[in-house]
Amino acid sequence: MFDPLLNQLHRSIKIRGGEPQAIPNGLGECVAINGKSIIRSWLWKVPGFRRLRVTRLDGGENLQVLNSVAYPDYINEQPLMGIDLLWFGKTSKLVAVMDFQPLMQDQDYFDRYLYGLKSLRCRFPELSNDQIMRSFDPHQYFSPWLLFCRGGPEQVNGLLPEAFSAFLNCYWSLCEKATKRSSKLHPKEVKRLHIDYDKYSAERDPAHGLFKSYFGKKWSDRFLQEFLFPLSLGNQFSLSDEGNKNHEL
Ligand code: BLA
Repeated sequence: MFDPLLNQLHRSIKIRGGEPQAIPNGLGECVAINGKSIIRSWLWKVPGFRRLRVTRLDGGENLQVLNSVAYPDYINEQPLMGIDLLWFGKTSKLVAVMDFQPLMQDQDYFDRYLYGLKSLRCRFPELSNDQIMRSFDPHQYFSPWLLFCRGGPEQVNGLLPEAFSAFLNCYWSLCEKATKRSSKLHPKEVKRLHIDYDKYSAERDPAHGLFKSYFGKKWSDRFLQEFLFPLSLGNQFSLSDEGNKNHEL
């Protein structure tokens, strides 16, 4: 269901010089305990980013997921790109979240980095519905203009592809301006915030329960800690993806 979007994301990563990276042993792909679903992930090294990961869960008609996070280099304080698209087939429910995930909740920071996203909110009012968050705190690592929709099949086929393209273009264009501006935060502080983001997300991510039921606890714990949020465990699994070889932090 989300394959055209996944292909679009991967095309745009390759255009920007993305190179595939190795994924920790056994985490790149896993077939569910019932044999009916498969989860597959990709890890990219893209110029300007220390880590960009993509995950697709294909649970047939029951569940489809596309999830991605892009972490800029520590010298760039700009927001992370966060995408979480879920389709629950039994109830025909779409949950679509796309955000420029801010490192801090500060008006000046918002003004510097979120104007593009803000304009997308006006362009796609259906993605502006102010949804209640059950697991996350909307004021921590989410922006006031995140694109968030709990919808149905109409949104999947109509609105979502258009909004997804616009969202990606908008985020990449923010990256293109990165060389022309300088970060106010020191790279060490950006690193601290990336660590905090991973820790916070690993604690709150509602995916964990879902993963456990599909792939078992052992695999799910590893996937969450070693692949989705490797900085949540300190640095022990993240030495290879720190990316900032020029910046000893
Ligand atoms: C919600 N994400 C969810 C839910 C699930 C997942 C099961 C709950 C669905 C619901 O509220 O009805 C699933 N998350 C996943 C899966 C992966 C994952 C399968 O990470 C696999 C890798 N989540 C993100 C990112 C963002 C994000 C990057 O991982 C930011 C754009 C947002 N997901 C997000 C939000 C919700 C959500 C805001 C609603 C949660 C809430 O209500 O608090």
